[in-house]
Amino acid sequence: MRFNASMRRWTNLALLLLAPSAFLTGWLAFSFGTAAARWSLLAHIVSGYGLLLLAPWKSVIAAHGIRRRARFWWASLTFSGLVILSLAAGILHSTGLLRSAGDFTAMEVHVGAAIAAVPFGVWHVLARRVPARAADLSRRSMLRAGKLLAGAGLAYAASEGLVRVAGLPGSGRRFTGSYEVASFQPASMPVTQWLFDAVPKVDITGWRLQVTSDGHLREWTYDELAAFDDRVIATLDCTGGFYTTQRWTGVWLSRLLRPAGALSVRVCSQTGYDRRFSVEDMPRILLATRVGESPLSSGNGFPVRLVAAGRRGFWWVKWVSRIEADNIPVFWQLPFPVQ
Ligand code: HEM
Ligand code: HEM
Ligand SMILES: Nc1nc2c(c(=O)[nH]1)N[C@H]1C(S)=C(S)[C@@H](COP(=O)(O)O)O[C@H]1N2
Ligand SMILES: [Mo]
Repeated sequence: MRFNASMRRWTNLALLLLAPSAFLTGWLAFSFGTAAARWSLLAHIVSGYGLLLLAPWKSVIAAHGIRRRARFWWASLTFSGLVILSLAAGILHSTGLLRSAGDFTAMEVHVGAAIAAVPFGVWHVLARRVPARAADLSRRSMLRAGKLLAGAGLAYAASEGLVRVAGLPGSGRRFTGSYEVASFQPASMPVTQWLFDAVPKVDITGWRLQVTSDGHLREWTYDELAAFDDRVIATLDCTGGFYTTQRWTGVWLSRLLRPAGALSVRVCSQTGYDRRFSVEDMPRILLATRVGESPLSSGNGFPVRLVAAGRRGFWWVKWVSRIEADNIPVFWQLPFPVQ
Protein backbone atom coordinates (compact mmCIF):
# COMPACT_ATOMS: atom_id res chain seq x y z
CA MET A 1 0.00 0.00 0.00
CA ARG A 2 1.40 3.43 -0.95
CA PHE A 3 1.38 6.04 1.77
CA ASN A 4 -0.34 8.75 -0.25
CA ALA A 5 -2.28 11.82 0.82
CA SER A 6 -5.53 9.92 1.29
CA MET A 7 -3.80 7.39 3.53
CA ARG A 8 -2.32 10.25 5.59
CA ARG A 9 -5.76 11.78 6.05
CA TRP A 10 -7.15 8.42 6.99
CA THR A 11 -4.40 7.83 9.56
CA ASN A 12 -4.95 11.21 11.23
CA LEU A 13 -8.73 10.74 11.28
CA ALA A 14 -8.36 7.26 12.77
CA LEU A 15 -6.19 8.81 15.52
CA LEU A 16 -8.87 11.45 15.98
CA LEU A 17 -11.38 8.70 16.80
CA LEU A 18 -9.10 6.36 18.74
CA ALA A 19 -7.35 8.77 21.14
CA PRO A 20 -10.56 10.27 22.61
CA SER A 21 -12.09 6.78 22.66
CA ALA A 22 -9.15 5.47 24.72
CA PHE A 23 -9.40 8.43 27.08
CA LEU A 24 -13.15 8.20 27.62
CA THR A 25 -13.35 4.41 27.95
CA GLY A 26 -10.57 4.60 30.57
CA TRP A 27 -12.74 6.86 32.72
CA LEU A 28 -15.77 4.73 31.95
CA ALA A 29 -13.91 1.69 33.33
CA PHE A 30 -13.05 3.68 36.47
CA SER A 31 -16.69 4.44 37.08
CA PHE A 32 -17.63 0.75 37.41
CA GLY A 33 -16.77 -1.85 40.03
CA THR A 34 -18.78 -4.51 38.21
CA ALA A 35 -18.45 -6.53 35.00
CA ALA A 36 -19.22 -3.36 33.02
CA ALA A 37 -15.63 -2.37 33.78
CA ARG A 38 -14.44 -5.36 31.71
CA TRP A 39 -16.42 -4.24 28.64
CA SER A 40 -15.17 -0.68 28.98
CA LEU A 41 -11.62 -1.99 29.24
CA LEU A 42 -12.08 -4.17 26.17
CA ALA A 43 -13.01 -1.07 24.15
CA HIS A 44 -10.24 0.81 25.94
CA ILE A 45 -7.47 -1.61 25.15
CA VAL A 46 -8.58 -2.12 21.54
CA SER A 47 -8.44 1.69 21.14
CA GLY A 48 -5.01 1.74 22.78
CA TYR A 49 -3.58 -1.02 20.59
CA GLY A 50 -5.19 0.64 17.56
CA LEU A 51 -3.16 3.78 18.32
CA LEU A 52 -0.06 1.66 18.69
CA LEU A 53 -0.61 -0.04 15.32
CA LEU A 54 -0.92 3.35 13.64
CA ALA A 55 2.43 4.48 15.04
CA PRO A 56 4.52 3.48 11.98
CA TRP A 57 2.23 5.46 9.63
CA LYS A 58 1.91 8.39 12.00
CA SER A 59 5.70 8.54 12.31
CA VAL A 60 5.93 9.23 8.57
CA ILE A 61 3.41 12.07 8.90
CA ALA A 62 5.13 13.44 11.98
CA ALA A 63 8.59 13.27 10.38
CA HIS A 64 7.30 15.50 7.58
CA GLY A 65 5.90 18.07 10.05
CA ILE A 66 9.11 18.05 12.05
CA ARG A 67 11.32 18.38 8.97
CA ARG A 68 9.45 21.45 7.77
CA ARG A 69 9.51 22.86 11.35
CA ALA A 70 5.77 23.50 11.46
CA ARG A 71 4.83 26.24 13.95
CA PHE A 72 5.00 24.83 17.50
CA TRP A 73 6.19 21.48 16.18
CA TRP A 74 7.77 20.88 19.60
CA ALA A 75 4.35 21.04 21.24
CA SER A 76 3.28 18.14 19.00
CA LEU A 77 6.42 16.33 20.07
CA THR A 78 5.56 16.88 23.76
CA PHE A 79 2.11 15.51 22.96
CA SER A 80 3.67 12.40 21.38
CA GLY A 81 5.92 11.97 24.41
CA LEU A 82 2.95 12.02 26.79
CA VAL A 83 0.91 9.61 24.67
CA ILE A 84 3.87 7.22 24.41
CA LEU A 85 4.48 7.47 28.18
CA SER A 86 0.81 6.69 28.84
CA LEU A 87 0.82 3.73 26.44
CA ALA A 88 4.04 2.36 27.91
CA ALA A 89 2.85 2.71 31.51
CA GLY A 90 -0.49 1.06 30.58
CA ILE A 91 1.29 -1.92 29.07
CA LEU A 92 3.73 -2.15 32.00
CA HIS A 93 0.78 -2.16 34.38
CA SER A 94 -1.26 -4.71 32.46
CA THR A 95 1.60 -7.14 31.94
CA GLY A 96 2.88 -6.54 35.46
CA LEU A 97 6.43 -6.00 34.18
CA LEU A 98 6.68 -2.79 36.21
CA ARG A 99 3.87 -1.92 38.57
CA SER A 100 5.37 1.09 40.31
CA ALA A 101 8.32 3.45 40.14
CA GLY A 102 9.17 5.71 43.07
CA ASP A 103 6.01 7.06 44.65
CA PHE A 104 3.83 6.32 41.64
CA THR A 105 2.10 3.21 40.44
CA ALA A 106 2.24 2.45 36.71
CA MET A 107 -1.54 3.05 36.63
CA GLU A 108 -1.13 6.52 38.15
CA VAL A 109 1.53 7.39 35.55
CA HIS A 110 -0.72 5.93 32.84
CA VAL A 111 -3.68 8.13 33.78
CA GLY A 112 -1.56 11.17 34.74
CA ALA A 113 0.24 11.24 31.38
CA ALA A 114 -3.09 10.81 29.56
CA ILE A 115 -4.62 13.78 31.43
CA ALA A 116 -1.55 15.91 30.75
CA ALA A 117 -1.80 15.01 27.05
CA VAL A 118 -5.37 16.33 26.68
CA PRO A 119 -4.64 20.08 26.27
CA PHE A 120 -1.82 19.29 23.82
CA GLY A 121 -4.10 16.96 21.90
CA VAL A 122 -6.89 19.53 21.63
CA TRP A 123 -4.38 22.13 20.43
CA HIS A 124 -2.84 19.67 17.97
CA VAL A 125 -6.06 18.87 16.13
CA LEU A 126 -7.04 22.54 16.01
CA ALA A 127 -3.61 23.64 14.77
CA ARG A 128 -3.13 20.78 12.28
CA ARG A 129 -6.69 20.73 11.07
CA VAL A 130 -7.86 17.96 8.74
CA PRO A 131 -11.31 19.03 7.43
CA ALA A 132 -13.74 16.15 6.97
CA ARG A 133 -14.73 15.07 3.45
CA ALA A 134 -17.40 12.74 2.10
CA ALA A 135 -14.65 10.35 0.95
CA ASP A 136 -13.71 9.79 4.60
CA LEU A 137 -16.76 7.55 4.85
CA SER A 138 -15.99 5.61 1.68
CA ARG A 139 -16.17 1.84 1.57
CA ARG A 140 -12.42 1.78 1.36
CA SER A 141 -11.77 3.79 4.52
CA MET A 142 -14.37 1.73 6.38
CA LEU A 143 -12.61 -1.45 5.30
CA ARG A 144 -9.32 -0.04 6.53
CA ALA A 145 -10.93 0.87 9.84
CA GLY A 146 -12.29 -2.65 10.15
CA LYS A 147 -8.86 -4.13 9.49
CA LEU A 148 -7.29 -1.81 12.03
CA LEU A 149 -9.78 -2.78 14.74
CA ALA A 150 -9.34 -6.47 13.95
CA GLY A 151 -5.57 -6.02 14.15
CA ALA A 152 -5.92 -4.21 17.48
CA GLY A 153 -8.11 -7.00 18.81
CA LEU A 154 -5.55 -9.58 17.73
CA ALA A 155 -2.71 -7.59 19.28
CA TYR A 156 -4.65 -7.48 22.55
CA ALA A 157 -5.35 -11.22 22.44
CA ALA A 158 -1.70 -11.90 21.65
CA SER A 159 -0.44 -9.77 24.56
CA GLU A 160 -2.91 -11.38 26.99
CA GLY A 161 -1.86 -14.81 25.72
CA LEU A 162 1.80 -13.92 26.17
CA VAL A 163 1.17 -12.66 29.72
CA ARG A 164 -0.42 -16.02 30.56
CA VAL A 165 2.08 -18.28 28.78
CA ALA A 166 5.04 -16.42 30.26
CA GLY A 167 3.33 -16.43 33.67
CA LEU A 168 3.77 -12.66 34.05
CA PRO A 169 2.20 -11.06 37.15
CA GLY A 170 -0.47 -9.55 34.88
CA SER A 171 -2.15 -12.94 34.63
CA GLY A 172 -3.46 -12.42 38.19
CA ARG A 173 -5.31 -9.17 37.44
CA ARG A 174 -8.93 -8.69 38.40
CA PHE A 175 -11.48 -7.74 35.67
CA THR A 176 -10.79 -4.08 36.47
CA GLY A 177 -7.08 -4.60 35.75
CA SER A 178 -6.17 -4.30 39.48
CA TYR A 179 -3.69 -6.48 41.39
CA GLU A 180 -4.46 -8.19 44.70
CA VAL A 181 -2.69 -6.83 47.79
CA ALA A 182 -2.99 -8.03 51.42
CA SER A 183 -6.42 -9.68 51.17
CA PHE A 184 -7.57 -10.90 54.62
CA GLN A 185 -4.46 -9.27 56.09
CA PRO A 186 -5.91 -5.95 57.22
CA ALA A 187 -2.70 -4.96 59.02
CA SER A 188 -0.88 -4.84 55.66
CA MET A 189 -3.67 -3.08 53.74
CA PRO A 190 -2.45 -0.17 51.62
CA VAL A 191 -3.33 3.38 52.63
CA THR A 192 -4.12 5.65 49.73
CA GLN A 193 -6.07 8.82 48.92
CA TRP A 194 -7.87 9.89 45.77
CA LEU A 195 -5.80 13.06 45.25
CA PHE A 196 -4.84 15.52 47.99
CA ASP A 197 -6.49 14.33 51.21
CA ALA A 198 -4.30 13.81 54.30
CA VAL A 199 -4.99 11.46 57.21
CA PRO A 200 -6.77 13.61 59.85
CA LYS A 201 -6.14 13.39 63.60
CA VAL A 202 -9.31 12.23 65.36
CA ASP A 203 -9.89 12.61 69.10
CA ILE A 204 -12.44 9.90 69.79
CA THR A 205 -13.63 11.26 73.16
CA GLY A 206 -15.52 14.22 71.72
CA TRP A 207 -16.21 12.53 68.36
CA ARG A 208 -19.80 12.22 67.09
CA LEU A 209 -21.26 11.02 63.81
CA GLN A 210 -24.01 13.42 62.72
CA VAL A 211 -26.86 11.83 60.81
CA THR A 212 -29.56 14.09 59.39
CA SER A 213 -32.70 12.54 57.94
CA ASP A 214 -36.12 14.12 57.30
CA GLY A 215 -34.89 17.28 59.03
CA HIS A 216 -34.01 15.40 62.20
CA LEU A 217 -30.44 15.27 63.57
CA ARG A 218 -29.20 12.22 65.49
CA GLU A 219 -25.68 12.07 66.92
CA TRP A 220 -23.90 8.73 67.40
CA THR A 221 -20.88 8.06 69.59
CA TYR A 222 -18.17 5.66 68.46
CA ASP A 223 -19.18 3.08 71.09
CA GLU A 224 -22.79 3.16 69.94
CA LEU A 225 -21.71 2.49 66.35
CA ALA A 226 -19.18 -0.16 67.38
CA ALA A 227 -22.00 -2.08 69.12
CA PHE A 228 -23.50 -3.04 65.73
CA ASP A 229 -22.32 -6.31 64.24
CA ASP A 230 -23.35 -6.25 60.56
CA ARG A 231 -20.79 -8.10 58.44
CA VAL A 232 -19.75 -8.24 54.82
CA ILE A 233 -16.79 -9.58 52.87
CA ALA A 234 -16.06 -6.93 50.26
CA THR A 235 -13.32 -5.92 47.84
CA LEU A 236 -11.85 -2.43 47.87
CA ASP A 237 -10.66 -1.87 44.28
CA CYS A 238 -8.60 1.32 43.95
CA THR A 239 -8.29 2.99 40.56
CA GLY A 240 -4.58 3.27 41.39
CA GLY A 241 -4.39 -0.40 40.36
CA PHE A 242 -4.70 -2.60 43.48
CA TYR A 243 -7.53 -4.44 45.21
CA THR A 244 -7.86 -5.96 48.65
CA THR A 245 -10.64 -8.22 49.96
CA GLN A 246 -11.43 -7.99 53.69
CA ARG A 247 -14.00 -8.97 56.31
CA TRP A 248 -15.67 -5.74 57.36
CA THR A 249 -17.86 -5.18 60.41
CA GLY A 250 -20.09 -2.20 61.18
CA VAL A 251 -23.62 -1.05 60.53
CA TRP A 252 -25.73 -0.96 57.35
CA LEU A 253 -26.58 2.66 56.54
CA SER A 254 -30.28 1.70 56.38
CA ARG A 255 -30.16 1.17 60.15
CA LEU A 256 -28.93 4.72 60.74
CA LEU A 257 -31.35 6.52 58.45
CA ARG A 258 -34.56 5.71 56.56
CA PRO A 259 -35.44 8.99 54.92
CA ALA A 260 -39.07 9.11 53.80
CA GLY A 261 -38.92 11.92 51.28
CA ALA A 262 -35.26 12.25 50.31
CA LEU A 263 -33.80 11.73 46.83
CA SER A 264 -30.26 10.92 47.93
CA VAL A 265 -27.84 10.66 50.82
CA ARG A 266 -24.60 12.59 51.09
CA VAL A 267 -21.78 10.98 53.06
CA CYS A 268 -19.10 13.46 54.17
CA SER A 269 -15.63 12.90 55.48
CA GLN A 270 -14.18 15.05 58.20
CA THR A 271 -11.72 16.21 55.50
CA GLY A 272 -14.51 17.57 53.27
CA TYR A 273 -14.30 14.67 50.79
CA ASP A 274 -17.83 13.47 49.99
CA ARG A 275 -19.92 11.17 47.80
CA ARG A 276 -23.64 10.96 47.21
CA PHE A 277 -25.65 7.70 47.12
CA SER A 278 -29.20 6.78 46.24
CA VAL A 279 -31.54 6.01 49.13
CA GLU A 280 -32.19 2.52 47.69
CA ASP A 281 -28.51 1.65 48.18
CA MET A 282 -28.58 2.24 51.97
CA PRO A 283 -29.22 -1.45 52.89
CA ARG A 284 -26.09 -2.53 50.97
CA ILE A 285 -23.60 0.10 52.13
CA LEU A 286 -21.82 -0.56 55.39
CA LEU A 287 -20.47 2.05 57.75
CA ALA A 288 -17.51 0.03 59.00
CA THR A 289 -15.97 0.30 62.46
CA ARG A 290 -13.76 -2.77 62.06
CA VAL A 291 -11.75 -4.69 59.49
CA GLY A 292 -10.76 -8.24 60.33
CA GLU A 293 -11.68 -8.15 64.00
CA SER A 294 -9.80 -4.92 64.78
CA PRO A 295 -10.72 -1.24 64.73
CA LEU A 296 -9.73 0.62 61.57
CA SER A 297 -6.24 2.14 61.43
CA SER A 298 -6.10 5.96 61.05
CA GLY A 299 -4.94 5.62 57.47
CA ASN A 300 -7.74 3.20 56.61
CA GLY A 301 -10.47 5.51 57.95
CA PHE A 302 -10.63 5.45 61.77
CA PRO A 303 -13.09 5.86 63.39
CA VAL A 304 -15.59 4.90 60.63
CA ARG A 305 -15.51 4.48 56.85
CA LEU A 306 -17.83 3.32 54.09
CA VAL A 307 -17.68 -0.14 52.57
CA ALA A 308 -19.52 0.08 49.26
CA ALA A 309 -19.24 -3.40 47.72
CA GLY A 310 -19.29 -3.37 43.92
CA ARG A 311 -18.13 0.24 43.68
CA ARG A 312 -14.59 1.47 43.04
CA GLY A 313 -12.48 2.63 45.99
CA PHE A 314 -13.20 6.34 45.62
CA TRP A 315 -16.77 5.69 46.85
CA TRP A 316 -15.49 4.19 50.12
CA VAL A 317 -15.41 7.50 52.05
CA LYS A 318 -12.99 7.39 55.00
CA TRP A 319 -13.23 9.33 58.29
CA VAL A 320 -16.99 9.75 57.86
CA SER A 321 -18.29 12.50 60.16
CA ARG A 322 -21.63 13.50 58.63
CA ILE A 323 -24.43 11.75 56.72
CA GLU A 324 -27.38 13.72 55.43
CA ALA A 325 -30.42 12.85 53.36
CA ASP A 326 -31.69 15.64 51.11
CA ASN A 327 -33.58 16.38 47.93
CA ILE A 328 -30.67 16.67 45.53
CA PRO A 329 -30.75 13.95 42.85
CA VAL A 330 -27.94 11.40 43.09
CA PHE A 331 -26.57 12.28 39.64
CA TRP A 332 -26.01 15.86 40.81
CA GLN A 333 -22.35 15.30 41.67
CA LEU A 334 -19.13 15.15 39.69
CA PRO A 335 -18.49 11.61 38.37
CA PHE A 336 -15.17 11.62 40.25
CA PRO A 337 -14.05 13.47 43.39
CA VAL A 338 -11.80 16.50 42.97
CA GLN A 339 -9.91 16.47 46.25
C1 HEM B 1 -2.03 10.20 19.26
C2 HEM B 1 -2.28 11.22 18.52
C3 HEM B 1 -1.28 12.09 17.76
C4 HEM B 1 0.07 12.30 17.93
C5 HEM B 1 0.95 11.69 19.01
C6 HEM B 1 0.49 13.24 16.91
C7 HEM B 1 1.80 13.72 16.72
C8 HEM B 1 2.23 14.54 15.69
C9 HEM B 1 3.56 15.04 15.50
C10 HEM B 1 4.71 14.79 16.46
C11 HEM B 1 3.58 15.79 14.37
C12 HEM B 1 4.79 16.53 13.76
C13 HEM B 1 4.99 17.90 14.36
C14 HEM B 1 4.02 18.92 13.87
O1 HEM B 1 3.73 18.99 12.67
O2 HEM B 1 3.51 19.67 14.71
C15 HEM B 1 2.24 15.76 13.81
C16 HEM B 1 1.85 16.39 12.64
C17 HEM B 1 0.57 16.43 12.19
N1 HEM B 1 -0.55 15.88 12.77
FE1 HEM B 1 -0.56 14.74 14.43
N2 HEM B 1 -0.58 13.59 16.14
C18 HEM B 1 -1.68 12.90 16.63
C19 HEM B 1 -2.97 12.98 16.16
C20 HEM B 1 -3.38 13.78 15.13
C21 HEM B 1 -4.75 13.98 14.73
C22 HEM B 1 -5.95 13.38 15.47
C23 HEM B 1 -4.74 14.80 13.64
C24 HEM B 1 -5.87 15.36 12.85
C25 HEM B 1 -7.09 14.92 12.84
C26 HEM B 1 -3.37 15.09 13.34
C27 HEM B 1 -2.95 15.85 12.26
C28 HEM B 1 -1.63 16.17 12.00
C29 HEM B 1 -1.21 16.95 10.84
C30 HEM B 1 -2.11 17.46 9.73
C31 HEM B 1 0.18 17.11 10.96
C32 HEM B 1 1.07 17.92 10.04
C33 HEM B 1 1.89 17.04 9.15
C34 HEM B 1 2.70 17.88 8.13
O3 HEM B 1 3.09 18.99 8.43
O4 HEM B 1 2.92 17.35 7.06
N3 HEM B 1 -2.55 14.47 14.26
N4 HEM B 1 1.44 14.99 14.65
C1 HEM C 1 -4.67 8.42 25.47
C2 HEM C 1 -5.14 7.82 26.50
C3 HEM C 1 -4.96 6.35 26.81
C4 HEM C 1 -4.44 5.32 26.06
C5 HEM C 1 -3.87 5.38 24.67
C6 HEM C 1 -4.54 4.11 26.84
C7 HEM C 1 -4.10 2.86 26.45
C8 HEM C 1 -3.98 1.75 27.29
C9 HEM C 1 -3.24 0.55 27.00
C10 HEM C 1 -2.47 0.27 25.71
C11 HEM C 1 -3.35 -0.27 28.08
C12 HEM C 1 -2.69 -1.63 28.28
C13 HEM C 1 -3.53 -2.72 27.73
C14 HEM C 1 -2.86 -4.05 27.79
O1 HEM C 1 -1.63 -4.13 27.60
O2 HEM C 1 -3.56 -5.03 28.03
C15 HEM C 1 -4.19 0.40 29.05
C16 HEM C 1 -4.59 -0.12 30.26
C17 HEM C 1 -5.44 0.53 31.15
N1 HEM C 1 -5.89 1.82 31.06
FE1 HEM C 1 -5.51 3.11 29.58
N2 HEM C 1 -5.11 4.43 28.05
C18 HEM C 1 -5.37 5.79 28.07
C19 HEM C 1 -5.96 6.50 29.10
C20 HEM C 1 -6.51 5.94 30.22
C21 HEM C 1 -7.30 6.66 31.20
C22 HEM C 1 -7.59 8.16 31.15
C23 HEM C 1 -7.70 5.73 32.13
C24 HEM C 1 -8.54 5.91 33.37
C25 HEM C 1 -9.11 7.00 33.73
C26 HEM C 1 -7.16 4.45 31.76
C27 HEM C 1 -7.34 3.26 32.44
C28 HEM C 1 -6.72 2.07 32.14
C29 HEM C 1 -6.82 0.86 32.94
C30 HEM C 1 -7.66 0.68 34.21
C31 HEM C 1 -6.01 -0.11 32.33
C32 HEM C 1 -5.74 -1.51 32.85
C33 HEM C 1 -6.46 -2.50 32.03
C34 HEM C 1 -6.05 -3.90 32.34
O3 HEM C 1 -5.05 -4.09 33.05
O4 HEM C 1 -6.73 -4.82 31.88
N3 HEM C 1 -6.44 4.61 30.60
N4 HEM C 1 -4.56 1.64 28.55
N1 LIG D 1 -11.90 11.08 52.95
C1 LIG D 1 -11.40 10.33 51.94
N2 LIG D 1 -11.86 9.10 51.74
C2 LIG D 1 -11.35 8.32 50.75
C3 LIG D 1 -10.33 8.82 49.89
C4 LIG D 1 -9.88 10.15 50.11
O1 LIG D 1 -8.98 10.67 49.42
N3 LIG D 1 -10.42 10.88 51.15
N4 LIG D 1 -9.84 8.04 48.88
C5 LIG D 1 -10.71 6.95 48.41
C6 LIG D 1 -9.98 6.03 47.55
S1 LIG D 1 -9.59 6.59 46.01
C7 LIG D 1 -9.68 4.74 47.93
S2 LIG D 1 -9.02 3.63 46.84
C8 LIG D 1 -9.90 4.29 49.31
C9 LIG D 1 -8.59 3.78 49.87
O2 LIG D 1 -8.78 3.19 51.12
P1 LIG D 1 -7.56 2.68 51.99
O3 LIG D 1 -6.62 3.83 52.21
O4 LIG D 1 -8.17 2.15 53.22
O5 LIG D 1 -6.87 1.59 51.18
O6 LIG D 1 -10.39 5.31 50.15
C10 LIG D 1 -11.36 6.17 49.55
N5 LIG D 1 -11.84 7.08 50.58
MO1 LIG E 1 -8.34 4.89 44.96
